[in-house]
Amino acid sequence: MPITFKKLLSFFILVLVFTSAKAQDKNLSQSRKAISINQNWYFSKDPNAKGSASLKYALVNIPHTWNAFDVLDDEPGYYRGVGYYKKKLSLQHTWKGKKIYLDFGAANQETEVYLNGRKIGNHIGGYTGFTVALDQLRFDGKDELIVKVDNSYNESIPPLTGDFTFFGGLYRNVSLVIVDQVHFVDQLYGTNGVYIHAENVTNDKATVEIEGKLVNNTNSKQLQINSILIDVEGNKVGETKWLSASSEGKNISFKLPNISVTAPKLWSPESPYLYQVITRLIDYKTAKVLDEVKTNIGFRYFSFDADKGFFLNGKSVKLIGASRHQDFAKMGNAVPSALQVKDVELLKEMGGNFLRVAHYPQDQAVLDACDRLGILTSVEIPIVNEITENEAFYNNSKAMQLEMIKQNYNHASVIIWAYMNEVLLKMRYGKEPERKKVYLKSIENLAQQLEDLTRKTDPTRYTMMSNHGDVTGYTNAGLVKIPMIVGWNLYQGWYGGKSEDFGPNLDKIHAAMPDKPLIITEYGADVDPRIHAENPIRFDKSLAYGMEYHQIYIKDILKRQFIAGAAAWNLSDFSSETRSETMPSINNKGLLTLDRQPKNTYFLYKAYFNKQPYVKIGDGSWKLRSATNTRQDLSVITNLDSVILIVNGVKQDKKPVIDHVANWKIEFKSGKNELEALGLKDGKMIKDKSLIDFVLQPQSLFNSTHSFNILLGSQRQFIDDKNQIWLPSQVFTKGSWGTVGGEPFKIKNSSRQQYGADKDIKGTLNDPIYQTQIVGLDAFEMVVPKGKYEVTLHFAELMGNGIQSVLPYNLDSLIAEGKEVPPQRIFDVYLNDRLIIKGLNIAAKYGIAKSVESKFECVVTDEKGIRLSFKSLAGKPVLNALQVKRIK
Ligand code: GCB
Repeated sequence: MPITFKKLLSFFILVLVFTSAKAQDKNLSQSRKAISINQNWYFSKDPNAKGSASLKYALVNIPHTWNAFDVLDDEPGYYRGVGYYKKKLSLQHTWKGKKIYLDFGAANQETEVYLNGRKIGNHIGGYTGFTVALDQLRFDGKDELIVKVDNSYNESIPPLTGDFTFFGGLYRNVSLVIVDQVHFVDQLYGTNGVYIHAENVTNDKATVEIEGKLVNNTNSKQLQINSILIDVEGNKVGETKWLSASSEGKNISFKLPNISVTAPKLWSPESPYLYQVITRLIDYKTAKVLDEVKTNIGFRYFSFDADKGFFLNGKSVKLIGASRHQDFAKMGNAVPSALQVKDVELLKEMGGNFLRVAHYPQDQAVLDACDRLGILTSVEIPIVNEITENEAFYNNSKAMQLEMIKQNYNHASVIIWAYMNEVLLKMRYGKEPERKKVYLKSIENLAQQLEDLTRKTDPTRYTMMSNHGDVTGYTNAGLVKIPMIVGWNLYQGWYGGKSEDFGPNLDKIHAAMPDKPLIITEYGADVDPRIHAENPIRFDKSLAYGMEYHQIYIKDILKRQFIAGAAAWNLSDFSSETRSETMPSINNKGLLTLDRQPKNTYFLYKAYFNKQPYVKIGDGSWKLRSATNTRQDLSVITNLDSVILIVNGVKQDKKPVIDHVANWKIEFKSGKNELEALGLKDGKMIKDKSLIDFVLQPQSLFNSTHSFNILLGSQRQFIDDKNQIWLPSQVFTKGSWGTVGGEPFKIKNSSRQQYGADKDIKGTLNDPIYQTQIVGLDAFEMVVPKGKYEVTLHFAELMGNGIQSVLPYNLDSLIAEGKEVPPQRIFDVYLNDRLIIKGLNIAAKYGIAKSVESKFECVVTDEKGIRLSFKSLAGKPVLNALQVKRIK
């Protein structure tokens, strides 16, 4: 075929386009670089304010917190003070002449940054990112960064208090951002300066608004910005351009003409379709690309209605999900982004479509994952429980709100900005009514300022405040009328009342404020997966109670259209240093454990909300079970209409599935039990299997070397860190075993509601063994065959407060300090008539809430078995737990 001139020309054009595209690529790859500098920092705490020079440093990697381990110890409190991080920067010579920024994901909570001894920046607040410009770099391999981070209490920085641990440190990623002298940036808010929003979205059309900030350090250049909108396949869907005036100064604000899109693919939980906007900053004269920023955006429209709830893209959608704290087992808040993304995946897997990012903004990776997976979000700043009435607190709060909005503005997943959580919880000036009025006015004032700021900065989202159950208090304080949505944190059936009160209580709230959209921003019950109960009660922390609680709440939430959404508290357990209870320093309201193992409650949500056919043996993870009889409860959690249960090859009678759960009483055999649950969906078999080890007590004690472990004064069952099962105690009856006399420990006249005592018990990881006891017992008896036995007694003084030391204490000085002193109790203990413990005064000898373990042997030669008797010398004897083990 002859080569025509036209063909030749098009070939040359092609070559030209190709080479210029390549050249542009080359420019592009140089235009903006983000380089992680997480590795190899030197760190030291500075408890005595010695300053960075005289400290001893250890090598660490970022993310890092200095509290990861001191919250794991048995001591209350954690280091709140200064820590220094240092690092020598290795800079490439090709970066000379470029602008270099240091980008911090966050640092808790006050930060100062020094370069070669000179202070170059600072930041207040522990949960938003910030950017510091690195100028006057020497490029000699010795440029040194020192970052001083301080997590001390500061009355001007939110949060002042809260039910979570304020881990200190450089706990989110740190990177260098290398850009041309002309580049996009909004340094004030720590963003890349490009803000994109999809406006006027309908099913047929949408508009893309692009605006932002750039810096031109070269004075003379005329600049062009070019944004293209591409779909998932990379097709160009729209384009817009902007040209600066040649005389424009150093810091330039820009706004591009809008891009119009027809028939946009809408973003939703079912189809989280993301477009991308590529925004280029171009030297108009040379066409060189100076900077490039890629932003994912989603088209969606939404609204809240006080009666009808939430609507997304014109359809009614119930927001269902959880709140999330950012820490993880043994890591504190220094959690790699990949693990944080996993949390969002777990929420999605559960069938959730809503994440309350609480109580503070979190890693960008979290919202990126929400965009990608179709999870709608609410993000808030950490004003929790109370405020400080000073200008600095107000200003810091507003700065945080602005940083939060700017840093997360582009995320399709964000629909709500929130700013206060239970701000009336720690009410100040309770005894000074006039002063209290002033305090309440200050809160209202700050709320209004934050509301106005939010609406002005981002009129496209809703605003919210989360309140605790004091509806009248918040209404009278003027706080209900300010935000567009009110979030209610409700705990009927946990902190007060019955779970069944939740629904009717909400009806009252809705009737009292019929024009206010509402979300249940919190509800939950502590579940410690080591604890089981046949007859669950509030505060026992059993899985069974948690299941009952969530069943009631889910049904009530689904029944009421006016509830726009609900977020369980919490997606996972989280650190809260000041908590004691069964797992000290941890709040157990998670649907997942601190290391993200699902609890039954998670499976329940999955059965309700994940549309995939699902069958799960309830407590399938409770692999080690024990009881005094072989007939035991077993549930199957499912979203199928019917399920079959097979136990050790035997098909069980059919049971109805009620509210996604079918319940059986099944017969366990001693040893391994094979369980299989199955159901059919559209001709497909859905199955779950579990292998459960069952130990029948006390029989097993007589036949094997198992020990029989008994919790006194408790109705719960507990699995300890050595996989030993502890069973609830019973009252002695002839021929059996149990206590004689005495009563379960109960705190009388206490405003605190608790199971036993929720004191942090020192010297053990197995607090539930010691948190209950029988008080005033005469004996513990157990009929056992003849033989040799080991008997271990466990004690802890549960009354009183103020001392937990192992040293004998001085009662008078405690009384002088206004501390509660335990009642006097001194007693002898006999084992089969032999005095084994003489004059035991637990509090005086060991302190309060300190675990004490004493082991004894005894030979049983007659039918009477084992008999422990307790003789009071003063006050009432106690016993918290005991173990009996046959040794011969
Ligand atoms: C709340 C708080 C949250 C707590 C939670 C609880 O209302 O907002 O920070 O962790 O209760 O578990 O008590």
